[in-house]
Amino acid sequence: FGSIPHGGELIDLLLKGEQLVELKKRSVTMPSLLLTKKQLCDIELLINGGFSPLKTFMDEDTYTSVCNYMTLEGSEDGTVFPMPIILDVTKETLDIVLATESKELALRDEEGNLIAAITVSNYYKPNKTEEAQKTMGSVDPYHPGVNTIFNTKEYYISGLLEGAQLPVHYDYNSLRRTPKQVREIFRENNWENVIAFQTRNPMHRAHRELTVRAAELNPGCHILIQPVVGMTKPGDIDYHTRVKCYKTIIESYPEGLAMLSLLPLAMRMGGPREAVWHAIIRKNFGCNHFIVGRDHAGPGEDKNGNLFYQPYEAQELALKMADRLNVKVLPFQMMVYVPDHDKYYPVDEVPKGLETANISGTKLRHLLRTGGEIPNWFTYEKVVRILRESCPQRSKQGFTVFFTGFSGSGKSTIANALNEALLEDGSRSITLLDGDVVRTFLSSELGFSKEHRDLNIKRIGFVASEISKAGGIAICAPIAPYEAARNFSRQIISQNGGFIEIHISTPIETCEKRDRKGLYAKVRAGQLKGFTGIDDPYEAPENPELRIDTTDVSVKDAVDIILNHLRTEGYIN
Ligand code: PPS
Repeated sequence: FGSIPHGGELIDLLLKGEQLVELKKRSVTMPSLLLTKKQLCDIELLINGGFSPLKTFMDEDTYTSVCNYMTLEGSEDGTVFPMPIILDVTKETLDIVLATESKELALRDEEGNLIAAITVSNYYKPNKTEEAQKTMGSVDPYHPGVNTIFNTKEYYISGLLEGAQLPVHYDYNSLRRTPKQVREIFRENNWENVIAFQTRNPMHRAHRELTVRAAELNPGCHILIQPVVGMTKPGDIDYHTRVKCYKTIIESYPEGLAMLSLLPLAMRMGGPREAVWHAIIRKNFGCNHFIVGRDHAGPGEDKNGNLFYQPYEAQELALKMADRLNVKVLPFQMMVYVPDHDKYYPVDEVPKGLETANISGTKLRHLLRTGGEIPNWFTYEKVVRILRESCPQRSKQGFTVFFTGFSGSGKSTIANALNEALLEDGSRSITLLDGDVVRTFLSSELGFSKEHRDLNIKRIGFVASEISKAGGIAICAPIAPYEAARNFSRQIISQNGGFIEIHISTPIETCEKRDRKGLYAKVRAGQLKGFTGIDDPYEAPENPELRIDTTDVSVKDAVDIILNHLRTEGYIN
């Protein structure tokens, strides 16, 4: 039933019985490596055969061959494998293992569970620029896959890999299945020919229509919906929300046509090579057809707005390799809705003269954020409800107002006044993280070196992101003189709610003239050193959401400007 595994045999690296007991005993004295999230994803698919015929992380020859030829044997006509599967370690770890007699390394998850052991027989220092160029077609660190390559540790290791247990998951265990388990289900249900559909996004009607159409065009085929729940593109909708959507949408398929199973894959967003890799993985899961849509596993655009890959580049490579994979690649154009027919069509098959409609991911996010109506032709009501819950409109979301500016610029005064105005008008809970308050309760041991200031801002950012996540409002008023630390806060807070940076740009001369706390006088008297704006740097934000100079703006006016902004952006009513 289904496809023959890639390379002929479905790999299973889990030791059993005596061998397992013996490995566990030996592991006690082995040095340990704490696996990263990516490494855990890779090892899970190595152990359960998802990456068959691989039996371990790639040695130098295999790695070089994969980078150069997309094959395992060092020649152009070998077994196709387009993506390096490597285990990266630091020089320190490598030295520790090499100093042992057995050269064994215990591979553990963060709870300390033994996942596998590797006997190091090969190690090498990769040329990461070459790897990125050859596998991702780019050396731009803005590309998530390239960025991952550049951030791997300096040595790659290989050798006999012995599995002790699959990585532990506490969620959706009934939907997480190994290739062997999926194949068994196919056999039980008499599914001889199966089309796999890969996704890292929520599914809507277009995806449902596309997959059903694929089955119609290939009579006798069933469908495996296999979304990625390992690592996807940063900024994607979290997999908990997505799995809820998939569970809903699977119910809309004709009875017995489709099944849902989750894949713990760490995507590289490598476009063409990734499409071929995805097809191989699905082949190992027993599928003999694989859908490749528009911009498959594409990371989108670079900083200058240029696409990393052309929209149909992944399809072209997958189609070219299809015969050698023994998988039928089903290329699909983008599906669009034709209102006159109340039907979806591939964009190149729309009957002449008819209007089409589509809602892009960006537009959908905007509609969710603003509470705008999402039409029935686009998705299912239940899916909309799930998405709205996970991405509430801004007036129901938490947010952070992050002031930055010199001491005495007016940050604290405006922050206090804003706090009261918001309390008077709204019902969300508010936490005021003023510079002095934070330094009393959160950062009491810190001084004013760059290092300590950055740590202070990171702590504030972390607390504010947790407050925003819980739906509250955080008002922060530190000096926050360094751009990088402010950006860190922006980044972690934006994942959980709104972030509004306000530069209180009152000039240092005015701040010094006011000198409410008498600190500037102290500086001038030589009693205080490293004071921001006098003898310590302040990097003014380049693009804050608001910039207010309190020289000529009253506290009341400043608060009105901020409230107006919050209203216009939809954070408050
Ligand atoms: S930072 O850089 O963001 O961590 O600074 P912050 O925690 O906001 O500073 C809090 C208050 O510390 C007082 N203070 C100093 N400020 C700047 N430089 C030096 N060396 C310094 N020493 C003490 C100052 O009053 C800050 O409060 P604000 O509310 O800004 O006046």
